[in-house]
Amino acid sequence: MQKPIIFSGMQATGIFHLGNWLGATRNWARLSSDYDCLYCVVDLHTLTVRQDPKALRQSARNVLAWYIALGLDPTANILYYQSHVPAHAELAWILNCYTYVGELNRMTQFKEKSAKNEENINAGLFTYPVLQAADILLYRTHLVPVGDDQRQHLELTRDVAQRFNQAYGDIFVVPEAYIPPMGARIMALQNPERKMSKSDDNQANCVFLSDEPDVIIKKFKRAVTDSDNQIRNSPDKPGISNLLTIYSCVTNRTMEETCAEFKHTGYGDFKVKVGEAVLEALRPHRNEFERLIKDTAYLDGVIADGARKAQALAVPTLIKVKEAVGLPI
Ligand code: AQP
Repeated sequence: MQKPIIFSGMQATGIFHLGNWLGATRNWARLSSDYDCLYCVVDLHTLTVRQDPKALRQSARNVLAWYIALGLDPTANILYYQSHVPAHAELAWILNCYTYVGELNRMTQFKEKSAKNEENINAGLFTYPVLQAADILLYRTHLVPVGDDQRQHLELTRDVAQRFNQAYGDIFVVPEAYIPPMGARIMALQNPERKMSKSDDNQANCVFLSDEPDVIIKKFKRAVTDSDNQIRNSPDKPGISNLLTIYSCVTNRTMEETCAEFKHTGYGDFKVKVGEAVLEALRPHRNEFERLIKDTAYLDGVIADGARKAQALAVPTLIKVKEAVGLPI
């Protein structure tokens, strides 16, 4: 690896939504040329919520195919499954011993996810951020492009890395988060005070990349606005501001350009235009996904190649960590 390193990942649920794309993967593709990049399907993280085994395997494959379809070239980036590189889980165990329960108790995602999954608040859900820290630190990562909701986990990763380095020397790189200036928090269409989320009970809140075109337009038509019929980007207009952000992201316009374009447009037309722009931007990626997911041999090759390359990078860091803490090598 010659350039600074990027690591990021997505759960293996197979369901990509607009937030995942605009907050994360779109930036991954943009950053790819200046960094050596690893993009992982974090299937071990996905087990923190009960999954149907057969569906999980297919979903993980869908995520990998989406990575490629959304512009990540597997010859220039390492694309792989987390569970194919055992060093992630090994390092996570070691880092568990360097992370405090008090720190994990403060994690907002744990609080939110345990409130949603009261019947299954498992230990994995609690230590999820430690596995995430291991994912990142294993590759001596410099930059982690994520959405705004991951800011707190990134801070914890930095704290754990610094704590470990203080005890044992310069083992880990202390990574920086890359939170995009626009699109870092795409909000739910019918409840723009909350982030767009795949597990939302109201599916109309969330636009999935694989939704049928008419469903996407319908979801935008039903997006919550307000009553004063002015298209402005402002904290007191969360619904309109969210739609302006989405439009700006998918058309590569600045917020100022978008606001100027819609200054004299009514809410109804505006919402349809945003939906159409999203569809237009997605079309080539959706077609590419449909093609790729049928190409079994190609995907198998990418998966095997990614695992081999990631494993080769992960093992030296794990050996350094084991040496540092005194485990027999
Ligand atoms: N609404 C969002 N806006 C911007 N970025 C977002 N991300 C997630 N939601 C938004 C970013 O997507 C990447 C992948 O995250 P993940 O695979 O961990 O997915 P998630 O956070 O589990 O997605 P959901 O939909 O929020 O899941 P549930 O409903 O299970 O809680 C990350 O970089 C994340 O920041």
